[in-house]
Amino acid sequence: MQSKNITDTLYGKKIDTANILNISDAKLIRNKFVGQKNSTEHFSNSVIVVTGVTGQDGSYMVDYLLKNTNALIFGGVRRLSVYNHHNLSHVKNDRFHLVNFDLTDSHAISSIIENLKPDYFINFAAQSFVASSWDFARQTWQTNSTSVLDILESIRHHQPKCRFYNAGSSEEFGNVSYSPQDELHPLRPRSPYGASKAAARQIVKVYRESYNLYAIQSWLFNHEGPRRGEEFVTRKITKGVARIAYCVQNKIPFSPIELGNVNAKRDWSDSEDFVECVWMMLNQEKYRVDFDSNMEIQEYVLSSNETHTIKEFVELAFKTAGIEGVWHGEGLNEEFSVTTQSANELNVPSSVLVKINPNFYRPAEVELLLGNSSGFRRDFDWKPKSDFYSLIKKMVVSDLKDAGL
Ligand code: F7E
Repeated sequence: MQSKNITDTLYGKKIDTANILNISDAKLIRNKFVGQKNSTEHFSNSVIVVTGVTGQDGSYMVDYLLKNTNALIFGGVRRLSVYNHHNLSHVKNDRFHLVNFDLTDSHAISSIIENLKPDYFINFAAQSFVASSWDFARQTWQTNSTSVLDILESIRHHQPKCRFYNAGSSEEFGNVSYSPQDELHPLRPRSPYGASKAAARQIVKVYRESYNLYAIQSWLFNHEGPRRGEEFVTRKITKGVARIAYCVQNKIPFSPIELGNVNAKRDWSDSEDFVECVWMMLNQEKYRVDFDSNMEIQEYVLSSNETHTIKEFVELAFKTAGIEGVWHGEGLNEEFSVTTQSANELNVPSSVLVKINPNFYRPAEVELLLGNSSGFRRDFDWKPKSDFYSLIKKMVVSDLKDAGL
């Protein structure tokens, strides 16, 4: 049953990201769009469901698809009483609509796939914060593993031509046995989060092989950007740098950023680079340079192929904001403080920029991650636009701007 007046714009709805469609309105919009299709190519004029659109990756995926395809995109969102659509507030496009469904509800998944008959289902929804996965292990499993099974089951029954992408993680490698980690590295997860993504990988493979579905899960190493959630270490640092830079400029004493294991090493990329790769992986016949029709679709590692400590990220982030610091002390007493020269030049009101807080240590840590994405780079003749330095600059500049600097 139609719940709103849906006749007053091109696809029947005024665009407002706070306006979340129910399934019957979404179906009407979908049917109208498909009726106007002017191409039979799989990747053109498609209907695409993207989950996790209020987060970093999902919102960049929507931006990418609106810019590079003619697709009609449905962003799946859970209805919340608090507004969490900031990452989408710039999107004003008749080809993008929010639709109400919760991935932990298998009936809702089934209804979405049965009614919208998507050509692609791109799943970025997850309980993606590793540290919380020990506190919410079951919810992490339900969202990251069981939901993936439900999506696959629903695709197989209702829309077997739908191409499915699930975001995997370098956390699946966990306690690494060699570096850099490539597609052949064993899965040795160290957290409930890593285990949930490893389980999802297995079920995606089983469904791909059993039912001949185009279903893949890549291994995404850490990927960041200005839309990154503030609990992740990169954004926590760049937000903290902007706060401290504001205090320095206004001669206000500040408290340091508090971090956990600053010696952990991560392989950081730009989320905007990765969403392009996801689309390429979903259309291998179009983008693989060596593609021939007998080839099996493949799953790839996406990474920068460089590893850096949290400490290096801290140093560069402060430097980008014009504040030079130095590490001293050890263990829980380790600190990052303004250098004497920088303190004199800036007349800084406090000196400690970063200190250690053991509350941010994890029950089990993945100490080192370093990816090898040469397979993807070779097969798709692709290279990233961003590197470690430009990524940090982009994030710090964005947070400085938000702080009015
Ligand atoms: O931690 C250390 C922490 O929370 C990075 C997710 O996208 O990438 C992400 O997972 C490192 C860890 O990301 C703090 O112990 C130190 O070693 O930014 P993170 P993550 O756990 O690597 C993978 C690939 C995913 O798939 C995940 O979904 O930084 N660290 N001090 C800290 N981490 C946080 N969050 N906060 C700290 O204060």
